[in-house]
Amino acid sequence: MRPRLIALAAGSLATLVVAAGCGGSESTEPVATTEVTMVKSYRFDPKAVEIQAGQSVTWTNDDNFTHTVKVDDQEDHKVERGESVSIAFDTPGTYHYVCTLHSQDMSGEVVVK
Ligand SMILES: [Cu+2]
Repeated sequence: MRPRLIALAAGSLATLVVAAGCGGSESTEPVATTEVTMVKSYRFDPKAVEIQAGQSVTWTNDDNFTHTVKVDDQEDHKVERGESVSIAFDTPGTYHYVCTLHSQDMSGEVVVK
């Protein structure tokens, strides 16, 4: 098992990402949680989450396949079966994330208050 990957978004980078914007029209209301699970069959659950600035979101892979988490223009994080990745969000805004391996099916939003 590889060690868990912890990515801390630098303040300046997060600001840049917010400036880039994201005009997605998600129909799902964000859920107030810091935990997202990659459940079976290529899905993020919940897709959209809402957190407070300074908190981290942890994505855990409970699916039978490798997935990734890539937030906007930040680096891609590979998440093997049973592993997880935590990413800190220091700047308020709406961030879009995808699994770059299955971007058609797997995407979501992190709303930072
Ligand atoms: Cu995936």
